[in-house]
Amino acid sequence: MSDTLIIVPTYNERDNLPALAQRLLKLPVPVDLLVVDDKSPDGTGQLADELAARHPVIHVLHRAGKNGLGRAYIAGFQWALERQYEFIFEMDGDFSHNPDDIPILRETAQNADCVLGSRYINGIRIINWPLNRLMLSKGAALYVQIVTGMPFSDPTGGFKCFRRRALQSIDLRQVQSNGYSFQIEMTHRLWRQGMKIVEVPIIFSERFQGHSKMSGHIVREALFMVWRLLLQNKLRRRPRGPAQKQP
Ligand SMILES: Nc1nc2c(ncn2[C@@H]2O[C@H](COP(=O)(O)OP(=O)(O)OP(=O)(O)O)[C@@H](O)[C@H]2O)c(=O)[nH]1
Ligand SMILES: [Mg+2]
Repeated sequence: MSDTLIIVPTYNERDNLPALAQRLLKLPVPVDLLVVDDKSPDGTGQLADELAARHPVIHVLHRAGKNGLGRAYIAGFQWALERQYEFIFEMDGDFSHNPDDIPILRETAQNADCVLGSRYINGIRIINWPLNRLMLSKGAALYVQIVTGMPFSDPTGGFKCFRRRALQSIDLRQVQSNGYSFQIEMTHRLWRQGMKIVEVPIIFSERFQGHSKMSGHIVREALFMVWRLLLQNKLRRRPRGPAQKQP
């Protein structure tokens, strides 16, 4: 067993999963893969089982039905914490995130509680997005910074590495959001208790196969969630104090 787990939530990613698994198996740092599938109608879950039968480092969590990205990740985090993983990643299953960035995120996480892959630090690195999608994402980032005070350039990004102690410091059952706001909420819960969060530049590519699950509902959820986070932090736009848990 590796000390590094890559959690990939999947819903209809049959065209992407085998190639993604191959790339993960070939990384210079050995990693385990956990696929969290929400009963994909296209058979991604079964495909994942076949991969797991061939490769002992691949694991699969099957969930009863489509219940959103946030729920899938929470289940994945709980699975990871029941085992001895130290570096626990979130990564999309559509190749928007480049597996080759995993070593640098992991390396950076040696001295952090959480590392965020950022599309926007020192410039904009997104391949194949229409301008309106980019403006929505950049606008959301600014909105999150202004409302919550969280200083990160890409708070809605989904390529992250958590240290075990970071996930242990959160009551995962209380995490409510599911879409982009899930990313914002997880980071805010760490940041407000003074955990060390570092951003690392990544290049993000729009998926070239399969379908986006992005929706208006996801955007509205995020609009409201940031205000709730501000209230949870007692209207403070800064962390509470130094980290309680040391490495
Ligand atoms: N298990 C599970 N996975 C999901 C769910 N919704 C999305 N995913 C997966 O989460 C990852 C990111 O989802 P995407 O559809 O790419 O959503 P997005 O990245 O917000 O939007 P696009 O990049 O525009 O497609 C992909 O691997 C999806 O298959 C869900 O309800 N359950
Ligand atoms: Mg995507």
